Amino acid sequence: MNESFDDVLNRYMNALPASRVQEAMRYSLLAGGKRIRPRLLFAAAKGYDVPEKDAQAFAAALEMIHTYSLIHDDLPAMDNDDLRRGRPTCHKQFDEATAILAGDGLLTYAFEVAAGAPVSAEKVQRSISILAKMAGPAGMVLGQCLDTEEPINKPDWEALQNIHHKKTGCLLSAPLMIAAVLAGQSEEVVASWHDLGDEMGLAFQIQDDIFDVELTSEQLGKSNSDARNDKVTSVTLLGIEKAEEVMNMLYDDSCKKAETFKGFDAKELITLIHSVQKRNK
Ligand code: GRG
Repeated sequence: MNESFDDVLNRYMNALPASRVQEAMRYSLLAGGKRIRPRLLFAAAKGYDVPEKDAQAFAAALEMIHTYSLIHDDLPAMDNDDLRRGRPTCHKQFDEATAILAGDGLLTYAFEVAAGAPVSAEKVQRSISILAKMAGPAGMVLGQCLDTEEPINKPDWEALQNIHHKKTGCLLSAPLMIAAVLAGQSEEVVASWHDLGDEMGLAFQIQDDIFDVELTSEQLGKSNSDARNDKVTSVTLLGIEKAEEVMNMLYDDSCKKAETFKGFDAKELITLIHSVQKRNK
């Protein structure tokens, strides 16, 4: 029987000692979610004819890092959210200390898992370096830091794009960059995949901003403009129509860029990008 991606994640969780933190890690990791980052890695790997088994550990590591970021983002010190993926957030289900540890556990375990990937030492080293750089203080952590300063330093469109590139784009770039590494591509090609991921990340975040406006309006039973709060978003800066236009332009351009890579069959990746573009949350 073929192992599903959730089975893979579960297997990694089962390899850990039973504990409250392990329980909380499993709770958040296996709570559903769209698995976009692993799917991007598998689609890009396929485009390069890289076997799925070479990509699997990195796909699991990416989902662990993504889940850690959501757990910490939901904490009272950050977004203070009660619900995530339709269930109580980790700190609501467990407690704050356990949620902090579950995030720490997922982040560190991700690197242990990635280090065990069945590929050459050079590919492991390059991929781990990408994971650390994209998730760390020059990538997602920096984006989150800039975002938490947002109420004080109101960003313009330029500054907001930088926040989105870091906070959302970096972790969407990482799977594409790792696929290129697994295919033995040069650093120059890897950098071009970063650019594509950045573009897609910005589109993804604009889409999230649009969903937020629609959701808030529904919740309040008001028009979109009445429902906006003080937070600066792509929608408050551009207006909803322009935001939609920019989002679609960025998704379309990502697909066009995907077709320019030598030795890469973009079909699967473009299908995935289109399905993300057409998602309804
Ligand atoms: C705490 C270091 C640190 C970073 C947090 C991910 C993040 C950075 C914040 C989440 C806030 C947010 C809504 C960001 C917008 C884009 C985004 C990453 C959405 C969530 O990703 P999805 O839609 O989630 O892939 P699922 O649940 O499908 O996995």
